Amino acid sequence: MFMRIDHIGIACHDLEEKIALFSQTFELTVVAREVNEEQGVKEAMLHIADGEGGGSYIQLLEPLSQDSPVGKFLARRGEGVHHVAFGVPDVAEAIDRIGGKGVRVLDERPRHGSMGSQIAFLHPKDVGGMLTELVQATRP
Ligand code: V0V
Ligand code: CO
Repeated sequence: MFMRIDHIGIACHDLEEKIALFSQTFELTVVAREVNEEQGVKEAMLHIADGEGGGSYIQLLEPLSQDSPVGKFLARRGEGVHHVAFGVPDVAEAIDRIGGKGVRVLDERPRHGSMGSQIAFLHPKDVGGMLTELVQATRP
């Protein structure tokens, strides 16, 4: 089902500050910056490598409001790893296959993700405490 790790999502208070930290420390390049109102985030993707069906990235996330998923996470836990995203060939199919296994799928239908991707989340309490994202990257 999983082709690669698509990205590690990191929650932060100040996106520009963390872009500078990660790009300078690890010599990574920002390849996309987006505001996603539906997900309540302002985010940046830093490219690591290309893989099967898409790339691998670090995703830096700043909340648009305190009552958004990332805003609540920051208030409760502070800055750090917020989610892990796996690349799948077909996110709708992955939702169907995982949904029958007792894991709560938070998105019945795929949502719009970074760089034109289709995404869906699985509840962290059902996946060992890890907020899990499924990503179907856009095909060039
Ligand atoms: C909450 N919990 C987490 C967590 N967020 N555990 C691990 N990782 C996280 N990120 C725990 C929390 O500590 C509670 O445990 C429990 O889950 C339920 O907490 P809650 O207060 O009811 O949780 P909420 O209301 O904050 O909702 C949590 C969920 C929510 C995961 C349901 O954050 C959600 O729907 N997330 C999916 C959307 C999202 O995160 N979007 C932002 C990234 P205790 O304390 O009770 O034990 S957008 C993105 O990645 C994009 C656009 C992209 O990749 O392209
Ligand atoms: Co993500």
